[in-house]
Amino acid sequence: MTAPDPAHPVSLDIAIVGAGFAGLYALHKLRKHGYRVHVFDAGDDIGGTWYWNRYPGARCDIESMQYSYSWDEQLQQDWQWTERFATQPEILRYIHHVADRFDLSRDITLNTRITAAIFDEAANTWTLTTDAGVRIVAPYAIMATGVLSAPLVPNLAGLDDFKGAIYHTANWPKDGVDFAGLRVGVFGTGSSAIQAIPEIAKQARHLHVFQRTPNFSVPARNQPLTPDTIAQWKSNYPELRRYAREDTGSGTIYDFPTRSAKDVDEATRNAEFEARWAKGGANFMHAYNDLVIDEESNRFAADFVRRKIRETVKDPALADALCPTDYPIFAKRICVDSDYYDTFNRPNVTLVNLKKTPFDRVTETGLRTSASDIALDALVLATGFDAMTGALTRIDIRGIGGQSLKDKWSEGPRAYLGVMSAGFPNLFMVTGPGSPSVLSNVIVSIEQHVDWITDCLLHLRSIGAQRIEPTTGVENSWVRHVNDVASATLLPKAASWYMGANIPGKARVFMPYIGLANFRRKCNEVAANGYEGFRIGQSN
Ligand code: NA7
Repeated sequence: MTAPDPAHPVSLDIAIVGAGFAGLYALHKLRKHGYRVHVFDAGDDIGGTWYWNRYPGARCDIESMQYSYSWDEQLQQDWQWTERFATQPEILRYIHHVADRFDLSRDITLNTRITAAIFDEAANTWTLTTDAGVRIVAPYAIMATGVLSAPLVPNLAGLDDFKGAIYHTANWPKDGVDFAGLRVGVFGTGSSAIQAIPEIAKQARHLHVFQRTPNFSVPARNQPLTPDTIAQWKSNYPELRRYAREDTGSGTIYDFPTRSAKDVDEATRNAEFEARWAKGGANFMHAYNDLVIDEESNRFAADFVRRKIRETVKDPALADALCPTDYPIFAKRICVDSDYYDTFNRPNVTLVNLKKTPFDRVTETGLRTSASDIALDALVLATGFDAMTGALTRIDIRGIGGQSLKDKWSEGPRAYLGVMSAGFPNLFMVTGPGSPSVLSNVIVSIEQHVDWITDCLLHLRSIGAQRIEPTTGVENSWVRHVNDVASATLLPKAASWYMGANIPGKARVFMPYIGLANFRRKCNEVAANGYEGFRIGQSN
């Protein structure tokens, strides 16, 4: 598209916000059906989450042979992953390969943030506004805005006073950062920090890690992919993809368990944990089938990991500080690391336990806790995201009667199947709240949502309808169901970003749906029953 003129709105059939895995697939799929589709993205490159999260050590924690598109057999045969867990640069190269191969870039406008989306009830159209004041008018909008894409910069006293450089893991400088000779602070110990800390520690003169809550992490045991492993996947890709999509709870194939951790004796249990620990990756959490539902079984796994931390970290007091104790393992997303705990044995790494010596303020020269002033040249915020809702609520989205989505969601997000919210007709979300999203291999979830949205749009076109939205009734029952399913597990027992608990003031509601295969069946059923639960109309 040539440079849009603010004086004239751009007219489309479907406007897509976000050029990550979701937006790119939606563009490819919908364009094939003859729609005039265009993607807008704030970044100066495509890739979404995988574009922004360029911090050292950034890597996917789902195996590369599974973390890729499944919708083109030749693509999955041709592309060569090199490592068991792909690095961020390799994933970005893959995304570029896909964009080139399917000629996507001609329908993408970069450096363009969508700031508002307003529904016109008479015309049944959405008007999107860009940060340059350009308006885009389309009957349908698809928010492919990601679930971990609105970085959280905490309101830390004194942050503006700091004279050194400040980085956020989710907005890392494109040319990288050289920490050689510097005193660096990493604030936060979530998954991003756990990946970045071992890499930064290798460069920095000294690294201080500021930890409020320790996390459970399992070793990745990353390694180059062997030709045999690649061949095994590629010789059977369609069936393996089908299995992941239709028969697993998360869209990822693991060595699935058949029994409870309580059905075996301690020696058997520890041997199983040990074998999975040696193999590496999130496979560990599938050792037994009740680890996320039964407190006693969960404790067996947590105790095993705590024992491993104590075996790895030489200073017992330090090991103790790194051991999570106040929430069940797996209730926060399990971290997958390369040498995280061992990094604390390095003489140039210090853990600052903010539970014992609370954060006071950032100063001009570093960070002050209740116990000391710590001099820093650079500060890395690994403080996470306004997950699942932030990317949507940061846009001024207004539906029927001018209602804002942010207001509607102030007590927690309300959406049906994570794909639409009542009162916001013709506005689709990909992997929105109430869908498996972060509790799944997100590419599998993205493909499912985009396929469903495409079928829905084709249906509307075939019957000449111009408007669709879920009823409040089905939406309310779905939100209740999402929370009922979660309540049968241990997941709500942690103050996690699944619950909105990492954002001060955010409503505590469990947001993702647990159970990808069930979710898929439900979505298919709704479609087969003529989009049951949705109001479809010619006009308002
Ligand atoms: P996370 O998992 O949300 O981690 C953020 C970290 O930052 C976590 O340790 C937080 O401690 C810490 N944090 C955030 N705000 C503060 C304040 N105000 N004070 C002290 N510490 C703070 O984000 P990630 O980017 O690591 O990972 C998110 C997902 O992205 C991950 O699961 C992967 O799927 C990819 P807290 O736990 O709140 O005490």
